[in-house]
Amino acid sequence: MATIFEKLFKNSGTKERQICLVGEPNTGKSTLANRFSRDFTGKKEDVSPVSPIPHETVEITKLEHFDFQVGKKKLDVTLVDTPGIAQSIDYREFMKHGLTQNEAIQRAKDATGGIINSIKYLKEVDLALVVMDSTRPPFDQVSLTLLGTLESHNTKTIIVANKTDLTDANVELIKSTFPHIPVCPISALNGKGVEDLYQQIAAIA
Ligand SMILES: Nc1nc2c(ncn2[C@@H]2O[C@H](COP(=O)(O)OP(=O)(O)O)[C@@H](O)[C@H]2O)c(=O)[nH]1
Ligand SMILES: [Mg+2]
Repeated sequence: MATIFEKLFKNSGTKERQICLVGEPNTGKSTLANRFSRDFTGKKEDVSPVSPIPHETVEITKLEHFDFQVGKKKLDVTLVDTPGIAQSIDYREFMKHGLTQNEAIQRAKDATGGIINSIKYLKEVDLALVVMDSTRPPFDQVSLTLLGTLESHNTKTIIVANKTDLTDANVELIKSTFPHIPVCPISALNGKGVEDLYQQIAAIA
């Protein structure tokens, strides 16, 4: 645990930024959070749980105060991984992933609380990375509500078009749907495009 003096000294002259990963469940937010962690802290262990089961992340997870150094730009970044924002949560879906009915209902309640916290958190961030699954059509209510909310807060936003390693990914559709927002295609899984994302963050954060 760093003392207050160490923190002050370490961060002197370095701008602090809160960067938040938001989007629908299963778009790859936690996979990307773990990549940030490996790339900037060098730690191998995951900071956020990754799972094919939707709503694995039900609490806000933070990777606090790491040196985000890209080229000449250096920021003191806290990266916030949020629970996925879903249009609706059907607890029966969790039962298909092997949870009992009671476990599934509890998971649905936890996920609902997580979504409310994610939306509240948007007010506090300096930059939002809206993570989308490029294989899904982007005309969903979640993306529209999320982008509208960020615009009303005047929050800087990058759309991260993830899962470009999959053959049915359609980044052009995302770009043409949101022509006024920067779109950065990546694969959080294999790392392709992530360096470009870091450059874009450095340029606007
Ligand atoms: N093919 C592919 N799968 C991915 C990618 N990123 C994440 N995934 C998978 O998508 C699922 C959900 O990932 P996760 O990071 O937990 O998503 P979150 O719910 O948005 O946090 C997991 O099975 C991941 O392995 C990607 O770039 N490509
Ligand atoms: Mg997650």
